[in-house]
Amino acid sequence: MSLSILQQRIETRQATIGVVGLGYVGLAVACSFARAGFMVRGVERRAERAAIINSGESPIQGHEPGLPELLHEVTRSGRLRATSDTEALRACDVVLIAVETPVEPISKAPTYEALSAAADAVGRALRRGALVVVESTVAPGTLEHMVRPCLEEASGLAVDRDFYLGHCPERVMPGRLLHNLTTMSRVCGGHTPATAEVMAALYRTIVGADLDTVDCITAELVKTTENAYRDVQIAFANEIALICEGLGADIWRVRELVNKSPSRSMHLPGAGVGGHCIPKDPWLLAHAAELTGIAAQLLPVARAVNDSMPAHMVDLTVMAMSEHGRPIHGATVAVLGYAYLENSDDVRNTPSEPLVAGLQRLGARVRVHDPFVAGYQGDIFETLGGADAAVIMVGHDCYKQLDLGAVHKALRLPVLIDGRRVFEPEAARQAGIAFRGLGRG
Ligand code: SAJ
Repeated sequence: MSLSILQQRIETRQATIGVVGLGYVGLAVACSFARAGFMVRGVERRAERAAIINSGESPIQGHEPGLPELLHEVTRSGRLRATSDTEALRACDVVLIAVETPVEPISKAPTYEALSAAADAVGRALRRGALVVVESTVAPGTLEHMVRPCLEEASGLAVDRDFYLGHCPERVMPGRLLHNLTTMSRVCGGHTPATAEVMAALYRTIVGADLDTVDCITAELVKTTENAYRDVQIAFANEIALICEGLGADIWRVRELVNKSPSRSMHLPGAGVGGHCIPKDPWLLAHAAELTGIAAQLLPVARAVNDSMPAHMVDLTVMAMSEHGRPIHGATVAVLGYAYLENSDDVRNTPSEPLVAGLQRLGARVRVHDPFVAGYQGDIFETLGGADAAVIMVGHDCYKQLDLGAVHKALRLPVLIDGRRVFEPEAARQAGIAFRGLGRG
């Protein structure tokens, strides 16, 4: 099938779309294309997850506005069907791959087990004339040097002659999956310019924002760069926060006034950087740079600064308690917030994990509260009751509403360390609380 016929099948919604990987990215995009009128076949290796989806239930725990209702509608109408049988892909004109692309914990090299397994499965069931689009975030160069050969070997077909290949990196965010998917611009990286144009025609059926057509390497670079940019910006804010602490200044006042200067936009300093994107994508970019003989210098340093913030929160806690004659060993510390992001239940790469481990290594008994995370929910004041310090790691709304007088009353030792600017120092001091705010000397 030629690209022009494929584009026609897309524009008339005759094309069948396969989505490999029904995680938060794949499920949202599968539902969106089904809503746009396509028949969609979701291929999910976890059969029980496929079964939940086919029952019309969303397997995603967090609050995702509109997704449960949409999923129910498109499964009921039969437009979306999930299966763990990759043979279903043989009927597809378009196949999207949305699987995880983590990095090794120590070497930080990308681990492509899921991606290569998906590419192999797609290749084995690849239909002549089909378009394969990788939505997963990958190290620049991965489409050309890993995905393409994998598909060609498994299918016996040749890219551009027998099938088409592209990269359209996702820009979703937990809690705003459908919103981001339909309102944020996307980059359509085609193996050829003609492929990029057909990709734009495909995504135009669900995206109400710019669709920029480029080549694959540019698309891979845009996605990893936009997240590396954010990581470096956050690291800068964190480094200035540490300097402010040392010099007895308030980072928030400094940041406010710096950002009054034209074209300055300092990010927010905080207790650490978690999530599935920001801590990982700079390493994908650095890995690609390394393969070309360029050693990225800023990216690893920014990662180190951000990864050091939980340990800094431990130091602030130890210092604040020792000023009140309470050694950390044997003390009880209440940690408020375990998700990586405010008002979210997502704990991937959460800074709270190293913070808790650091406090426990020093002999503290740690209690954790988080209103969104199973296992840590419950009454905040039960967590605070009798503790020798409280450490705020996440700016959940419910923490911002806490009455500081009640916090003082609940704590055995009124020590509060604030890693997310939930409280102002003066308010804490008026409540008789010994307060340490990150970046607030
Ligand atoms: N954080 C800071 N300071 C900041 C911003 C974030 O410490 O100024 C911390 C957060 O507390 C969190 C981590 O960084 O622990 C990540 O926060 P995030 O707001 O970047 O949220 P993510 O990880 O969900 O990032 C996603 C990304 N979106 C995609 O990859 C499609 C990112 O590119 C977006 O910029 C971000 O959402 C967003 O802006 O919503």
